[in-house]
Amino acid sequence: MAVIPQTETPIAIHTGEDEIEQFAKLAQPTIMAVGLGGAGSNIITWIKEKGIVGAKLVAVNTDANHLRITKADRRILIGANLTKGLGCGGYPELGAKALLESADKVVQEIADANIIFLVAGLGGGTGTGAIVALSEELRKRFTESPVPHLVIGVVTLPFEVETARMEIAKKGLDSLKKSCDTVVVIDNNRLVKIAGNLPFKEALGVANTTIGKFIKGITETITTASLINLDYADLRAIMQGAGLASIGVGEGAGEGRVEQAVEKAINGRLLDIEDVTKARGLLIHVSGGEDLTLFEVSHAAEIVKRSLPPKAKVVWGARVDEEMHGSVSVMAVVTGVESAFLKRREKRIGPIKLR
Ligand SMILES: Nc1nc2c(ncn2[C@@H]2O[C@H](COP(=O)(O)OP(=O)(O)OP(=O)(O)O)[C@@H](O)[C@H]2O)c(=O)[nH]1
Ligand SMILES: [Mg+2]
Repeated sequence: MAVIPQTETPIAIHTGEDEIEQFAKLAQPTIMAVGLGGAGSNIITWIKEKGIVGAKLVAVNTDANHLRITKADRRILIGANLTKGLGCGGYPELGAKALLESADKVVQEIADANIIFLVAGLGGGTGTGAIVALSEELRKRFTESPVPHLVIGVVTLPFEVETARMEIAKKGLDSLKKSCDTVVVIDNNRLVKIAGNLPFKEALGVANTTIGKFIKGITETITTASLINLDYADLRAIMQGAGLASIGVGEGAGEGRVEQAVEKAINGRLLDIEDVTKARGLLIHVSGGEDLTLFEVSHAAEIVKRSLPPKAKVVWGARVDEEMHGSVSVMAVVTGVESAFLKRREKRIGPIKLR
């Protein structure tokens, strides 16, 4: 912790120095992105390769071989006694135990952060088990903590062909909803359709890019000077205790580029929301080249707001990205929604009649 210089003002006498330190820190929140399991680690690698300003990247896995090829600021092997570095083979109970075996190591690395993104592909063993166990552990430890925290889960749902993994994912998501402030959900199946029926491996790449851009976009709009800054309070206003969230991304170029991008972002939502008119909050993030104007940004927000209930809170941020020339990219995050996936009833096979 930085040492606060001694001062003779009454503030120093009446207000605890720790308190000043804490509040000052929030103007520059510490951000951490933690990838769990194979998919989570791949997404962290994507962000690390692109570079990110203002967040520390941590990868957590039971699979030593995968961890070895993962790029992160800190890599943590969990559950070495339990799984011997060999992964969890699709069993989330093992993933949860592995996390608990190494909980101190992981929590110590991330507990100072004000904003924590927990990232995993639901449906496997390590990611599903460990993301739930870690978010529950953080919730327990943070209840006593004087430092404000926002824990945002970011997960993918399995492909329909991965039928055995669906139930695991559903259970995981149900638990995660209770222990995270918000869970941003990306349904791999919708992603494949929206991206034009891509083959499996390429679809995973698109998912990684989408999630990577989401984390990088929000982090950098908070931590660096932007056209319109986002701050901790904005994010907290729409994400604290907000349940599920859906994200949509779209790009546009040329005339009407903002309308194009917004329309794609809204229609291309990556979760099957039941009823968007019940949404609680909306975050709009706009990025564009140096020609991006404030008018375009507010216009983008206006268009999205039309499809939401009037009471929904809206926050937005905008950044100039020097690599974008003439095009505009819009990301819309709708919070406080219900997913049809979570409510869908499983088809059950009835008792088999022999006669
Ligand atoms: N977005 C994305 N999803 C992936 C990727 N790899 C796998 N998935 C999805 O994530 C789910 C979980 O897979 P993994 O992350 O490999 O599993 P794990 O958490 O490492 O679990 P175990 O290997 O069983 O210990 C899969 O069912 C896929 O739907 C990836 O690179 N990116
Ligand atoms: Mg794995």
